[in-house]
Amino acid sequence: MLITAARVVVTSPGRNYVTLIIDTDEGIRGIGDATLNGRELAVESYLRDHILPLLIGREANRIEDIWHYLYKGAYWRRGPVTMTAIAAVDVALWDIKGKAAGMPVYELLGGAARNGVMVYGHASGSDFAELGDDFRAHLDLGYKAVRVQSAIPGVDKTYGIPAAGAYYEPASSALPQEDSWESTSYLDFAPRLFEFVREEFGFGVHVLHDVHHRLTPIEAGRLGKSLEPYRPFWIEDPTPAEDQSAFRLIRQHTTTPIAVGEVFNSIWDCQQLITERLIDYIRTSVSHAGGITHLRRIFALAELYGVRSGSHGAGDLSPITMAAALHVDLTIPNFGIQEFMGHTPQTAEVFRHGYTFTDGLMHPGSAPGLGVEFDEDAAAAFPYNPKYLPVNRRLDGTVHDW
Ligand code: GCO
Ligand code: MG
Repeated sequence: MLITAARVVVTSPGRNYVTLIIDTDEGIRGIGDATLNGRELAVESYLRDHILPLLIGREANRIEDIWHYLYKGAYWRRGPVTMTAIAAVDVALWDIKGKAAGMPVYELLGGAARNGVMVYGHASGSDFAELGDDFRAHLDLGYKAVRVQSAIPGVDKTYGIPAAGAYYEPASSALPQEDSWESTSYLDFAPRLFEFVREEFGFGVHVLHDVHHRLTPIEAGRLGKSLEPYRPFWIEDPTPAEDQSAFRLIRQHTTTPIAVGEVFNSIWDCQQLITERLIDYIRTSVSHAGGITHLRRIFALAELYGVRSGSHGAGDLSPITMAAALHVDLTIPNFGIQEFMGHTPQTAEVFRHGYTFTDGLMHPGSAPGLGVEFDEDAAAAFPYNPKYLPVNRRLDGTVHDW
């Protein structure tokens, strides 16, 4: 089966998504997600100008060979743009292979190793009352795990708090919005947030929290220690994780589990974190870490060291990535949890998907391939809409990690 055509479509049904479409001489079509929030057109160009000419005439079945051809053949390695582009090709080829075999992708990956995939939802609020209502709404929907974020008194525009009733969408303006931050206020506030949640909802539900790369290692150690009585499922991205050895210091101070990796693109970015057992969950995603082929390699390494998966699943990853993640999650032995933020109704119109949510567990469905159809006519009604992620400043004006 030969690749005969490939193209990239950028659409914005509520937020921007980049989609790769690969066609074959057997009439089987595959799709992949190439979205990189705030840098969408860089990946579009990487695919259109540098990768697609290399795919035409190649055998669609040779996924592993094509992966290495694109990775090693570029000479310039890794990085979010390159690895997101390679991921889109990889996922589209798995979709094609599944459709050709008449099987859902998870069957090709070894078959289901569990009945469903535990996902966590997002509860947030501008105060505890609002957060409590949102948390309760998640429990009513059946979630077994919920991430909590709340506005911090004295700090304007905190990460993770949507406008009332809206989906959380940080990439909200044509130029970067400026958020603010102060670690001292946050460190005093975070234990009160967890105390509220545990007093209100008890210990029968998993509670997660995202620090979004904002602390120093010793501050992160203090945070972890202060949250221990409330037994968080994890704290996520406590420090900017490109400094992998910093996690040794965090580990010396706390037994609170740590999750890292949504901004990583390759196994090399998390090698030390995994092999030194400095984290508990690895959050690399299908779309930003080289596709199904490379992500499985990361999870296999993690399994050796007792680290579980906890893939990124924010709304800026399209339903194609969500489906691909569920296929992988269903099959790996060291699955931990999967993030699920959900998508706008317009996004569901453009990406018609068969995955389901029942009692806190998701399933990718049994359609051949990934189980997602991309409706190009619907996509055409939502043209690209340039947006940036916010920039963060401390209260004195210093640029800080967002
Ligand atoms: C998460 C993430 C997201 C990111 C977003 C950036 O844990 O879901 O931190 O909210 O900020 O994906 O584009
Ligand atoms: Mg995060």
